Amino acid sequence: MAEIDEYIPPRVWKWDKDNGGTFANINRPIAGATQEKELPIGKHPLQLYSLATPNGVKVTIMLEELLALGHEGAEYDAWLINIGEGEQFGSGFVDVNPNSKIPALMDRSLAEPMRVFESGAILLYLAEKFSAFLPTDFRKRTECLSWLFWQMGSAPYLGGGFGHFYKYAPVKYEYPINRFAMEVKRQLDVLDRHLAENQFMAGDEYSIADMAIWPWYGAVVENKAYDAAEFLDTHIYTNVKRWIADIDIRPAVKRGRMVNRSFGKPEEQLLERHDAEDFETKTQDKLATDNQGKNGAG
Ligand SMILES: N[C@@H](CCC(=O)N[C@@H](CS)C(=O)NCC(=O)O)C(=O)O
Repeated sequence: MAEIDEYIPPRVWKWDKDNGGTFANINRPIAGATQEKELPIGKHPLQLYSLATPNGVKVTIMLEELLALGHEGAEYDAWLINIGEGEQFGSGFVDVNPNSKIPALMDRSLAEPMRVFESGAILLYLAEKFSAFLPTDFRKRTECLSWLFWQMGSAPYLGGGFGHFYKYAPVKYEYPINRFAMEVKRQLDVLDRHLAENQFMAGDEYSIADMAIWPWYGAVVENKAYDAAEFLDTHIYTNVKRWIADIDIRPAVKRGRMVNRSFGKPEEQLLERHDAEDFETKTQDKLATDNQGKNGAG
C-alpha cells in the first residue's frame, strides 16, 4: 500500500471549513436553517422539492409511474432545490425536511398537509397511498421492503463512501478507495446473484425496491456516476445489466430521470415539472430555442 501521512486526531474535533472537498461549501456540522426562505407551492396535490440525483430520481420515477397507471391524485409540482447553492438550508425547506436533504415531499391533498422526507419513506408513503408498486402478497411485500431498506442502508457506502473518496475527495487515498470499492463490488455481487433468480427485486413484480436501487447501481454500472465502471469492472454483473436494461426502457423512468435535472444534455433537463406536457415543451433545449426566437423577434 502507498504510504500516507498518519493523522493523529486532536482531543476535540474542530471544523475545517475549507477542507478542499467538492462539497466543502455546503457541508457543515450543525443542522437547521441558515436563511429565511419560503418554498413555492403549485396547484397539484403533491409538492416535491428535489434535484435529479439518484435519491431525487427515485421519487420522480415513482410519481411518473403512478401517473402512467392513471392515478390522477399523483399529479405533482416538482420544484428545483439547488443543493450546490445551499437551498436545502432555507427555512421553508427545513420545515419539510429537518435533515436538509433532497428529496422532500408535501402532501397537500390532506386537510392538514403532511410532510414526508427520506426517499425510502417517500416511496413507501406513495406506494401505500395509491396501493401500487408494493406487492400485496405478504411474502412478496416483505421481500420488497427488505430490498428497499437494503438500498437505504447500502447507498451511503456507494455514494458517501466510494463515490466520495474516488471522485470528490481533494486527494486520492488508497485506503478508503480500497475499502469502499471492495464493499461496492460486494453489493453488486449481492444484486447480481439475486437477479440471476429473479426478474425484479421483489420477484416477478416491478416495485418500489427497483425504483430505489436502479438509480444508484444502474448509474454506476452504466458509467453515469463517478466514472468508475471500468475501475469496478462492472461489465461482469450480467444479471444486473439485464435488469438495468429492462428498467431503462420504461417510459415513466425516462420521464422521471429528466425532472429537476439541472445538468447533462439540455434535451434531458426539465428543471421544474408542473404538467405532463412540460416534457414536450419545457426542457432546456426547447426553452433555449424559445428565447432565441424571442430575442430574434425583439
Ligand atoms: N437518506 C436520504 C439521503 C438524501 C441525500 O443524501 N440527498 C443529497 C442529494 S443526493 C442532498 O440533498 N445533499 C445535500 C446536502 O448534503 O447538504 C434519502 O434517501 O432521502
